[in-house]
Amino acid sequence: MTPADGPGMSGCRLLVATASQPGAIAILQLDGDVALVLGAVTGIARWPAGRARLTNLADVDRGLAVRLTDTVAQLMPHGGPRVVQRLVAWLVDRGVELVGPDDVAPERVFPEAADRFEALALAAVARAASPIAVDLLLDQPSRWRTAATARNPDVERARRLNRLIDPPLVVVAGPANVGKSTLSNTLVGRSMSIAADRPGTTRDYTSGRIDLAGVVVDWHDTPGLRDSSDPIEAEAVEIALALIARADMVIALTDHQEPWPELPRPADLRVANKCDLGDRGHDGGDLSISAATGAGIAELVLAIRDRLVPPEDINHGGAWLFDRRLVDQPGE
Ligand SMILES: Nc1nc2c(ncn2[C@@H]2O[C@H](COP(=O)(O)OP(=O)(O)O)[C@@H](O)[C@H]2O)c(=O)[nH]1
Ligand SMILES: [Mg+2]
Repeated sequence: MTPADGPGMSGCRLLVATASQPGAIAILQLDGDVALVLGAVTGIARWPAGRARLTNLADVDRGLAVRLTDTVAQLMPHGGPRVVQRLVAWLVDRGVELVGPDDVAPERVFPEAADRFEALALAAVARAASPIAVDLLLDQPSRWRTAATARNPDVERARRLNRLIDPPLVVVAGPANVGKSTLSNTLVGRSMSIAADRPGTTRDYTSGRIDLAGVVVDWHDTPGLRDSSDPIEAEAVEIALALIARADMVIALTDHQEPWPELPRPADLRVANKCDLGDRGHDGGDLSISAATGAGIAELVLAIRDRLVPPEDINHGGAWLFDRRLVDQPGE
């Protein structure tokens, strides 16, 4: 497709959401008229919200393409800098606008702001994904002007609170057939991925940007992590492992029969599904749920939320380093 083929892709912005050092996967976030861009990049026409596919990306790479909402999508190619450069160039050539997180001076966007702290807070409110960020952000300018903590901001607390602005990546992993897709469908609220009795069904994942009791996350289902001779399934497992490596939170899921999965990193939460079929009293599990009946789902949502953004961070009265420009010299 060339720019002459259609209305162009200028209704879409592109942000390289992962840091520039190489990782197993990179995340390119698209914002705006994403359906058109997803269609052009993948050659696949139908992209309902919640759909994630392992697919060709502009003949540059194969990777995961995800439509998280009507207006937000992510492309996840392999993380080598050359692949990212080529994919970005392909998109920019077709009219997609490349933006950086701090391309525009906040004082220019919010001339009504009393000072730089207020301008940065308003800019953060404008892009914060989680509703509970708003009150906290609007309280920051006065904290930054006065609080003693502003001279020595707590970067670890900021790392967690910043998840209210940029949604954290939450990945559910476990053996085949334990109910990962059923749980993902329940939470994402749509029946997108195939939940079935046969192991190895999930090649298309369920993903979605979902609000977990006030904290918005990017949720990713994964296929069962088993060795497979099927090259597509093996590739899906490889992408799932890369997502696990990048994730802000990994949820290990098992059921009343299967063991806990062996993951490349310790799980942040261990959840036993199918409690309606009997509870084995899994050693070390944090929660028991039934994705099918809904038992324990409300508790699970709160457990995920409170681990990602602990209530003590939200209730902390100190200054929140929500944008590093708060401590950078203006104009540099
Ligand atoms: N009884 C019961 N069955 C469930 C539950 N969750 C999932 N299942 C069933 O388990 C099978 C595998 O589910 P699926 O979500 O495809 O598992 P996945 O391979 O881990 O994604 C399907 O037949 C589901 O209907 C549950 O909580 N209770
Ligand atoms: Mg599945």
